[in-house]
Amino acid sequence: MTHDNKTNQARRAFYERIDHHHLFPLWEQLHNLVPREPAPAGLAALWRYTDLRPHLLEAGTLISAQEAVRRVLVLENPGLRGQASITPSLYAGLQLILPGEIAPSHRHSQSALRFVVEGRGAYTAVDGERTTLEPGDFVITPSMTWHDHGNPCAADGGQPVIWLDGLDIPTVRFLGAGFAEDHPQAVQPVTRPQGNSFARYGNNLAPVRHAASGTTSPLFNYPYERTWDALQTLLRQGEVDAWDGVKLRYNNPLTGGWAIPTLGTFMQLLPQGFSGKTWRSTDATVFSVVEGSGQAVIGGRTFDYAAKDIFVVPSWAPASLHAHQQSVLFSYSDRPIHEALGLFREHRENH
Ligand code: 1HN
Repeated sequence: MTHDNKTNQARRAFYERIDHHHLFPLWEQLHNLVPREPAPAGLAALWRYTDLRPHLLEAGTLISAQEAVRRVLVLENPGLRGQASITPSLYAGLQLILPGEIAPSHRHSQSALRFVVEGRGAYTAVDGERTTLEPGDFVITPSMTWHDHGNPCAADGGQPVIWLDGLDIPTVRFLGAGFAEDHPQAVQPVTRPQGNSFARYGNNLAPVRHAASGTTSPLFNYPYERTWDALQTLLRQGEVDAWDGVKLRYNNPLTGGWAIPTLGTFMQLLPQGFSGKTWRSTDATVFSVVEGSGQAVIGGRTFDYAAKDIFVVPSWAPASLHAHQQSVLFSYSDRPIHEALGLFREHRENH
Protein backbone atom coordinates (compact mmCIF):
# COMPACT_ATOMS: atom_id res chain seq x y z
CA MET A 1 0.00 0.00 0.00
CA THR A 2 1.34 3.43 -0.93
CA HIS A 3 1.97 6.02 1.70
CA ASP A 4 -0.96 8.13 0.32
CA ASN A 5 -3.44 5.28 0.37
CA LYS A 6 -2.47 4.44 3.91
CA THR A 7 -2.90 8.01 5.00
CA ASN A 8 -6.33 8.32 3.31
CA GLN A 9 -7.51 5.10 4.89
CA ALA A 10 -6.39 6.25 8.31
CA ARG A 11 -8.14 9.57 7.83
CA ARG A 12 -11.42 8.01 6.72
CA ALA A 13 -11.35 5.63 9.68
CA PHE A 14 -10.72 8.59 11.95
CA TYR A 15 -13.62 10.57 10.42
CA GLU A 16 -15.94 7.61 10.98
CA ARG A 17 -14.89 7.26 14.60
CA ILE A 18 -15.35 10.93 15.44
CA ASP A 19 -18.67 11.03 13.54
CA HIS A 20 -20.20 9.02 16.40
CA HIS A 21 -19.27 11.89 18.70
CA HIS A 22 -20.88 14.47 16.39
CA LEU A 23 -17.57 15.82 15.21
CA PHE A 24 -16.17 16.36 11.75
CA PRO A 25 -12.90 17.71 10.36
CA LEU A 26 -13.11 21.33 9.27
CA TRP A 27 -10.39 20.86 6.65
CA GLU A 28 -12.69 18.72 4.48
CA GLN A 29 -15.31 21.54 4.38
CA LEU A 30 -13.43 24.80 4.76
CA HIS A 31 -14.03 26.07 1.22
CA ASN A 32 -17.77 25.35 1.37
CA LEU A 33 -18.12 27.08 4.70
CA VAL A 34 -16.20 30.17 3.63
CA PRO A 35 -16.87 30.53 -0.10
CA ARG A 36 -14.97 33.04 -2.21
CA GLU A 37 -18.30 34.59 -3.11
CA PRO A 38 -21.92 33.79 -2.20
CA ALA A 39 -22.77 30.25 -3.29
CA PRO A 40 -26.20 29.96 -4.90
CA ALA A 41 -28.84 29.48 -2.20
CA GLY A 42 -32.20 29.20 -3.86
CA LEU A 43 -32.87 29.58 -7.57
CA ALA A 44 -34.06 32.41 -9.78
CA ALA A 45 -37.77 31.82 -10.37
CA LEU A 46 -40.90 33.53 -11.66
CA TRP A 47 -44.53 32.85 -10.76
CA ARG A 48 -47.08 33.93 -13.37
CA TYR A 49 -50.11 35.54 -11.82
CA THR A 50 -52.34 34.02 -14.47
CA ASP A 51 -51.22 30.59 -13.17
CA LEU A 52 -51.43 31.46 -9.47
CA ARG A 53 -54.75 33.26 -9.39
CA PRO A 54 -57.04 30.30 -10.25
CA HIS A 55 -55.41 28.18 -7.51
CA LEU A 56 -55.90 30.93 -4.98
CA LEU A 57 -59.56 31.39 -5.96
CA GLU A 58 -60.02 27.62 -5.74
CA ALA A 59 -58.59 27.73 -2.20
CA GLY A 60 -61.37 30.25 -1.57
CA THR A 61 -63.96 27.54 -2.28
CA LEU A 62 -62.27 25.00 0.02
CA ILE A 63 -61.62 26.92 3.23
CA SER A 64 -62.78 30.21 4.74
CA ALA A 65 -60.34 32.92 5.78
CA GLN A 66 -61.55 32.52 9.36
CA GLU A 67 -60.93 28.77 9.44
CA ALA A 68 -57.57 29.09 7.69
CA VAL A 69 -56.65 32.06 9.96
CA ARG A 70 -54.71 33.28 6.91
CA ARG A 71 -55.76 31.85 3.54
CA VAL A 72 -52.42 31.98 1.80
CA LEU A 73 -50.62 30.02 -0.88
CA VAL A 74 -46.94 30.13 -0.05
CA LEU A 75 -44.46 30.85 -2.86
CA GLU A 76 -41.64 28.46 -2.19
CA ASN A 77 -38.31 28.78 -3.92
CA PRO A 78 -37.84 25.66 -6.10
CA GLY A 79 -34.32 25.35 -4.67
CA LEU A 80 -35.55 25.58 -1.05
CA ARG A 81 -38.55 23.23 -0.97
CA GLY A 82 -40.00 22.40 2.44
CA GLN A 83 -38.69 25.56 4.09
CA ALA A 84 -41.54 28.03 3.47
CA SER A 85 -38.89 30.31 2.01
CA ILE A 86 -38.61 32.29 -1.21
CA THR A 87 -35.02 33.18 -0.26
CA PRO A 88 -33.02 31.76 2.66
CA SER A 89 -34.19 34.65 4.87
CA LEU A 90 -37.57 35.66 3.38
CA TYR A 91 -41.08 34.31 3.12
CA ALA A 92 -43.62 35.20 0.42
CA GLY A 93 -47.27 34.22 0.03
CA LEU A 94 -50.40 35.35 -1.79
CA GLN A 95 -53.38 35.94 0.49
CA LEU A 96 -57.04 35.95 -0.53
CA ILE A 97 -59.88 37.53 1.41
CA LEU A 98 -63.38 37.29 -0.03
CA PRO A 99 -66.25 39.71 0.55
CA GLY A 100 -67.81 39.12 3.95
CA GLU A 101 -64.73 37.42 5.40
CA ILE A 102 -62.42 38.29 8.26
CA ALA A 103 -58.96 36.97 9.10
CA PRO A 104 -58.78 36.83 12.91
CA SER A 105 -56.56 39.06 15.02
CA HIS A 106 -53.20 37.87 16.28
CA ARG A 107 -49.67 39.12 16.75
CA HIS A 108 -46.18 37.70 16.39
CA SER A 109 -42.56 38.74 16.48
CA GLN A 110 -42.21 38.25 12.72
CA SER A 111 -42.62 41.52 10.81
CA ALA A 112 -44.93 41.52 7.80
CA LEU A 113 -45.52 43.60 4.72
CA ARG A 114 -48.52 43.47 2.44
CA PHE A 115 -48.38 44.56 -1.13
CA VAL A 116 -51.87 44.81 -2.63
CA VAL A 117 -52.10 43.01 -5.96
CA GLU A 118 -55.80 42.95 -6.81
CA GLY A 119 -59.17 44.19 -5.58
CA ARG A 120 -60.62 46.98 -3.51
CA GLY A 121 -62.66 47.27 -0.34
CA ALA A 122 -60.69 45.21 2.18
CA TYR A 123 -59.03 46.68 5.23
CA THR A 124 -56.25 45.67 7.55
CA ALA A 125 -56.18 46.77 11.18
CA VAL A 126 -52.93 47.38 13.06
CA ASP A 127 -53.00 48.16 16.79
CA GLY A 128 -56.49 49.65 16.72
CA GLU A 129 -56.40 51.54 13.43
CA ARG A 130 -57.80 50.36 10.13
CA THR A 131 -56.61 51.23 6.66
CA THR A 132 -58.43 50.52 3.41
CA LEU A 133 -56.34 48.62 0.91
CA GLU A 134 -55.95 49.77 -2.70
CA PRO A 135 -53.93 48.05 -5.43
CA GLY A 136 -50.27 49.06 -5.17
CA ASP A 137 -50.49 50.08 -1.51
CA PHE A 138 -47.59 49.01 0.70
CA VAL A 139 -48.84 48.20 4.19
CA ILE A 140 -46.80 47.07 7.18
CA THR A 141 -47.48 45.04 10.31
CA PRO A 142 -44.69 45.73 12.79
CA SER A 143 -43.36 43.00 15.06
CA MET A 144 -45.81 42.15 17.91
CA THR A 145 -48.59 44.47 16.75
CA TRP A 146 -52.15 43.10 16.78
CA HIS A 147 -53.45 42.72 13.25
CA ASP A 148 -56.51 41.37 11.48
CA HIS A 149 -58.03 41.81 8.05
CA GLY A 150 -61.55 42.10 6.73
CA ASN A 151 -63.40 42.51 3.46
CA PRO A 152 -66.80 44.00 4.39
CA CYS A 153 -69.68 43.11 2.07
CA ALA A 154 -70.22 46.08 -0.23
CA ALA A 155 -73.59 47.04 -1.69
CA ASP A 156 -72.50 45.63 -5.06
CA GLY A 157 -71.31 42.36 -3.50
CA GLY A 158 -67.68 43.41 -3.26
CA GLN A 159 -64.50 41.93 -4.76
CA PRO A 160 -61.99 39.27 -3.86
CA VAL A 161 -58.91 41.06 -2.53
CA ILE A 162 -55.46 39.53 -3.05
CA TRP A 163 -52.17 40.74 -1.69
CA LEU A 164 -48.58 39.59 -1.43
CA ASP A 165 -47.42 38.89 2.11
CA GLY A 166 -43.69 39.31 2.74
CA LEU A 167 -42.39 38.23 6.13
CA ASP A 168 -39.04 37.65 7.83
CA ILE A 169 -40.16 34.17 8.98
CA PRO A 170 -36.94 32.30 8.04
CA THR A 171 -34.82 35.03 9.65
CA VAL A 172 -36.77 34.93 12.91
CA ARG A 173 -36.70 31.11 12.85
CA PHE A 174 -32.92 31.17 12.33
CA LEU A 175 -32.55 33.51 15.30
CA GLY A 176 -34.84 31.43 17.52
CA ALA A 177 -36.84 34.57 18.27
CA GLY A 178 -40.40 33.62 17.27
CA PHE A 179 -43.37 34.31 19.57
CA ALA A 180 -47.07 34.56 18.70
CA GLU A 181 -50.46 34.89 20.35
CA ASP A 182 -54.12 35.20 19.38
CA HIS A 183 -56.20 38.23 20.29
CA PRO A 184 -59.14 37.41 22.57
CA GLN A 185 -61.45 38.94 19.94
CA ALA A 186 -61.40 37.81 16.30
CA VAL A 187 -61.84 41.44 15.22
CA GLN A 188 -59.79 43.77 17.40
CA PRO A 189 -61.53 46.93 18.63
CA VAL A 190 -60.97 50.09 16.63
CA THR A 191 -59.37 52.72 18.89
CA ARG A 192 -58.20 55.33 16.37
CA PRO A 193 -59.99 56.73 13.32
CA GLN A 194 -58.86 55.79 9.85
CA GLY A 195 -56.15 58.10 8.52
CA ASN A 196 -54.84 58.95 11.99
CA SER A 197 -51.30 57.58 11.52
CA PHE A 198 -51.04 59.12 8.08
CA ALA A 199 -52.07 62.54 9.38
CA ARG A 200 -49.49 62.29 12.16
CA TYR A 201 -46.54 60.97 10.19
CA GLY A 202 -47.36 60.90 6.48
CA ASN A 203 -46.82 64.50 5.47
CA ASN A 204 -43.20 65.18 6.42
CA LEU A 205 -44.55 66.27 9.78
CA ALA A 206 -44.67 64.56 13.17
CA PRO A 207 -46.54 65.27 16.38
CA VAL A 208 -44.42 67.56 18.54
CA ARG A 209 -44.56 65.16 21.46
CA HIS A 210 -44.85 61.87 19.59
CA ALA A 211 -44.25 58.73 21.63
CA ALA A 212 -41.09 56.82 20.73
CA SER A 213 -42.25 54.29 18.18
CA GLY A 214 -39.53 51.67 18.36
CA THR A 215 -37.71 50.36 15.33
CA THR A 216 -40.54 50.24 12.79
CA SER A 217 -42.14 53.08 10.86
CA PRO A 218 -45.18 54.65 12.56
CA LEU A 219 -46.84 54.83 9.12
CA PHE A 220 -48.53 51.61 8.20
CA ASN A 221 -49.95 52.41 4.79
CA TYR A 222 -47.82 53.94 2.06
CA PRO A 223 -50.49 54.59 -0.57
CA TYR A 224 -49.69 53.79 -4.18
CA GLU A 225 -51.03 57.15 -5.32
CA ARG A 226 -48.23 58.99 -3.48
CA THR A 227 -45.54 56.56 -4.57
CA TRP A 228 -46.69 56.76 -8.17
CA ASP A 229 -46.63 60.57 -8.09
CA ALA A 230 -43.05 60.59 -6.84
CA LEU A 231 -41.85 58.11 -9.46
CA GLN A 232 -43.66 59.88 -12.29
CA THR A 233 -42.25 63.26 -11.33
CA LEU A 234 -38.69 61.93 -11.19
CA LEU A 235 -39.14 60.18 -14.53
CA ARG A 236 -40.38 63.42 -16.12
CA GLN A 237 -37.38 65.18 -14.64
CA GLY A 238 -35.03 62.63 -16.18
CA GLU A 239 -33.65 60.95 -13.06
CA VAL A 240 -33.33 57.52 -14.63
CA ASP A 241 -30.54 55.33 -13.29
CA ALA A 242 -28.93 53.01 -15.87
CA TRP A 243 -29.38 49.96 -13.60
CA ASP A 244 -32.55 50.72 -11.64
CA GLY A 245 -34.61 53.15 -13.71
CA VAL A 246 -36.27 55.44 -11.17
CA LYS A 247 -36.04 53.63 -7.83
CA LEU A 248 -37.05 54.77 -4.36
CA ARG A 249 -37.03 52.99 -1.03
CA TYR A 250 -39.77 53.16 1.57
CA ASN A 251 -38.71 55.23 4.52
CA ASN A 252 -39.38 55.42 8.26
CA PRO A 253 -40.22 59.13 8.49
CA LEU A 254 -38.99 59.38 12.09
CA THR A 255 -35.51 57.99 11.46
CA GLY A 256 -34.87 58.15 7.72
CA GLY A 257 -34.10 54.43 7.99
CA TRP A 258 -35.93 51.43 6.62
CA ALA A 259 -39.69 51.16 7.14
CA ILE A 260 -39.22 47.68 8.69
CA PRO A 261 -36.00 46.74 10.49
CA THR A 262 -35.63 43.33 8.84
CA LEU A 263 -37.18 44.04 5.41
CA GLY A 264 -35.95 46.58 2.87
CA THR A 265 -38.72 47.70 0.52
CA PHE A 266 -38.52 49.50 -2.79
CA MET A 267 -40.58 50.73 -5.71
CA GLN A 268 -39.18 51.45 -9.16
CA LEU A 269 -40.36 52.70 -12.50
CA LEU A 270 -38.81 51.55 -15.76
CA PRO A 271 -39.64 53.70 -18.78
CA GLN A 272 -40.89 51.95 -21.90
CA GLY A 273 -37.91 50.53 -23.81
CA PHE A 274 -35.61 50.71 -20.76
CA SER A 275 -32.78 48.17 -21.00
CA GLY A 276 -30.99 48.15 -17.67
CA LYS A 277 -27.35 47.35 -16.98
CA THR A 278 -26.41 44.32 -14.87
CA TRP A 279 -26.02 44.43 -11.09
CA ARG A 280 -25.37 41.93 -8.30
CA SER A 281 -26.09 42.42 -4.65
CA THR A 282 -25.83 40.27 -1.56
CA ASP A 283 -29.50 40.73 -0.68
CA ALA A 284 -31.65 38.18 -2.52
CA THR A 285 -34.73 40.13 -3.66
CA VAL A 286 -38.40 39.40 -4.34
CA PHE A 287 -40.11 41.48 -7.06
CA SER A 288 -43.83 42.01 -7.55
CA VAL A 289 -44.83 43.54 -10.89
CA VAL A 290 -47.41 46.29 -10.41
CA GLU A 291 -47.87 47.11 -14.07
CA GLY A 292 -46.14 46.75 -17.42
CA SER A 293 -44.28 43.91 -19.10
CA GLY A 294 -40.71 43.08 -19.94
CA GLN A 295 -37.87 40.74 -19.10
CA ALA A 296 -35.73 40.02 -16.07
CA VAL A 297 -32.42 38.39 -16.97
CA ILE A 298 -31.20 36.58 -13.85
CA GLY A 299 -28.07 34.44 -13.77
CA GLY A 300 -28.16 34.17 -17.57
CA ARG A 301 -31.79 32.99 -17.67
CA THR A 302 -34.48 35.20 -19.20
CA PHE A 303 -37.86 35.49 -17.48
CA ASP A 304 -40.71 37.29 -19.25
CA TYR A 305 -42.72 39.25 -16.73
CA ALA A 306 -46.23 40.71 -16.91
CA ALA A 307 -48.39 42.66 -14.48
CA LYS A 308 -48.89 40.96 -11.07
CA ASP A 309 -46.17 38.32 -11.65
CA ILE A 310 -43.68 37.64 -8.87
CA PHE A 311 -40.01 36.79 -9.38
CA VAL A 312 -36.98 36.28 -7.18
CA VAL A 313 -33.32 37.21 -7.72
CA PRO A 314 -30.92 35.11 -5.60
CA SER A 315 -28.04 36.61 -3.67
CA TRP A 316 -25.17 37.73 -5.91
CA ALA A 317 -26.84 36.52 -9.13
CA PRO A 318 -26.17 38.94 -11.99
CA ALA A 319 -29.48 40.53 -12.95
CA SER A 320 -30.84 43.15 -15.33
CA LEU A 321 -34.30 44.50 -16.15
CA HIS A 322 -35.75 45.31 -19.59
CA ALA A 323 -39.14 46.98 -20.01
CA HIS A 324 -41.24 46.41 -23.14
CA GLN A 325 -43.98 48.53 -21.68
CA GLN A 326 -43.43 51.09 -18.95
CA SER A 327 -43.13 48.98 -15.81
CA VAL A 328 -43.58 49.53 -12.09
CA LEU A 329 -41.92 47.01 -9.78
CA PHE A 330 -42.28 46.63 -6.03
CA SER A 331 -39.49 44.69 -4.32
CA TYR A 332 -38.31 43.56 -0.91
CA SER A 333 -35.16 42.02 0.51
CA ASP A 334 -33.23 41.58 3.76
CA ARG A 335 -30.92 44.50 2.93
CA PRO A 336 -31.40 46.23 6.32
CA ILE A 337 -29.83 43.20 8.00
CA HIS A 338 -26.88 43.18 5.59
CA GLU A 339 -26.35 46.91 6.18
CA ALA A 340 -26.68 46.72 9.95
CA LEU A 341 -24.06 43.97 10.05
CA GLY A 342 -21.66 45.55 7.55
CA LEU A 343 -22.27 42.72 5.07
CA PHE A 344 -24.03 44.54 2.23
CA ARG A 345 -22.19 44.43 -1.08
CA GLU A 346 -23.34 45.56 -4.47
CA HIS A 347 -21.55 45.40 -7.79
CA ARG A 348 -22.83 47.34 -10.80
CA GLU A 349 -21.41 46.16 -14.09
CA ASN A 350 -20.89 48.53 -16.96
CA HIS A 351 -22.93 46.66 -19.54
C1 1HN B 1 -49.61 36.39 9.02
O1 1HN B 1 -49.88 36.87 10.23
C2 1HN B 1 -50.20 36.93 7.90
O2 1HN B 1 -51.29 38.63 9.11
C3 1HN B 1 -49.89 36.44 6.65
O3 1HN B 1 -51.88 38.32 7.09
C4 1HN B 1 -49.03 35.41 6.49
C5 1HN B 1 -47.59 33.74 7.45
C6 1HN B 1 -47.04 33.15 8.55
C7 1HN B 1 -47.31 33.63 9.81
C8 1HN B 1 -48.14 34.70 9.99
C9 1HN B 1 -51.19 38.04 8.04
C10 1HN B 1 -48.45 34.83 7.60
C11 1HN B 1 -48.73 35.31 8.87
